[in-house]
Amino acid sequence: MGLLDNEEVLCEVTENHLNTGLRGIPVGTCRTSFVTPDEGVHYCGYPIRELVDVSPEDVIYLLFNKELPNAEQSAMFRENLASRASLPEGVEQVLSSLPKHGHPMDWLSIGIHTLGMYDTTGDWLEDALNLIARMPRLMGLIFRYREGRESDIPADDVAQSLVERFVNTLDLDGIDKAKMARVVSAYFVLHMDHGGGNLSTFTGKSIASGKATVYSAIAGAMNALSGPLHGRANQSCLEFVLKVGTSDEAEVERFVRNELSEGRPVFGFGHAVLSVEDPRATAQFELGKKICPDDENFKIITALRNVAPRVLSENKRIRNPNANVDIASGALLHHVGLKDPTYYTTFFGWARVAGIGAQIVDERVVMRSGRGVPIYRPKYFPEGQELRHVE
Ligand code: AMX
Repeated sequence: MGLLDNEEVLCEVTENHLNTGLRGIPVGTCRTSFVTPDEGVHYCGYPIRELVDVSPEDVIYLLFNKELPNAEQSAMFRENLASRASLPEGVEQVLSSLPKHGHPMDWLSIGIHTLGMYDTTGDWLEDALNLIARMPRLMGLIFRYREGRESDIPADDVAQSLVERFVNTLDLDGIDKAKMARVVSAYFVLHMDHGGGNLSTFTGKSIASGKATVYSAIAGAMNALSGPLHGRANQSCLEFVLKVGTSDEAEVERFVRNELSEGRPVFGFGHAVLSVEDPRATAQFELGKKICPDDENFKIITALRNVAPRVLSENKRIRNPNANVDIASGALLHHVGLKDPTYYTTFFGWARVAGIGAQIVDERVVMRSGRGVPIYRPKYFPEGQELRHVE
């Protein structure tokens, strides 16, 4: 595999690389996805813009099998997932005992651990697929129990698609279920994977390298994702949009300039790798134009998209002033009835279970001719000691 253009590839580790969070230090290969500065994330070679309208089930198949399924393979894979989908008894009892003020990401992590305690097979692929199949129901139950809506939960219909099962379990009053499914499906596909080195994926693979279970590894990955510098940025993004409160471009510009002068980030803009607008943001703007052009939050993010890149470009330190994936997802989720931003990172986590699960399977049973990547053990040096003097 060729190394990606425009990425700094380090050949020799020096003292300057220490205590930098392993930034840019090559540590492995990833079979599921990579990110390029001009096209963003690719899943198994497909730029994400080509997968936006593919079903979540087919994209999960792609991540595990490295090719998109034909119609027959797709139908068989859906049946396979359905056969694994029922939750073990006892999960709901655990959810009913959790503190309702706890953050939904903590609920998600405990929910995944609970699934693992009831039913771990020890086979990496089996456990990853079982977890993927059970996530929609778990996600819906997390909302229901945390919000005290545990009576009259609709029966689980495993014949439905992954997203429909979530929407049905959630069963919110007065919403357009088909529209919610459309937005959640797009969100799901766009967030499934993002290379091998992001914090949650790295954490999950690292835990799995010690041969902890898939459930422990992915619960740990969710804990990593819950931080405000990582997955929780999407919660902050909608909170930011709600704070902007106007789609008048002159006022939006004043707001953006004020945030910058107060030293606060302009959420939804900038990226560590991309140099253009994230295609995942572009795709969500296109979806928003179709389903909710007059939604007030959609108008605010459209105004931000018109204003913020120009203002941010004035600061030459900002490498990419364009919209990132988080700018639009909150506004779309809010529009279809998912109004509480504290849940948003759980959608991110739900999607990542597929990518992280596939990467764990690759590292455990495929890489190094099936022997798997050894237990992670990066090197640390005694403080003050020069690198070259230490074995
Ligand atoms: N608002 C204000 N300042 C910004 C900024 C923004 N949107 N984007 C970059 N900057 C600042 C950085 O904080 C950094 O400041 P410093 O020199 O004082 O440390 C400087 O510009 C250079 O940053 P960079 O090299 O262009 O980007 P980065 O890799 O350091 O950071 C990111 C990337 C996403 C964390 C940053 O753009 C940011 O904080 N954006 C706003 C928050 C946000 O939208 N987060 C969601 C990220 C979603 C994602 O990446 N998937």
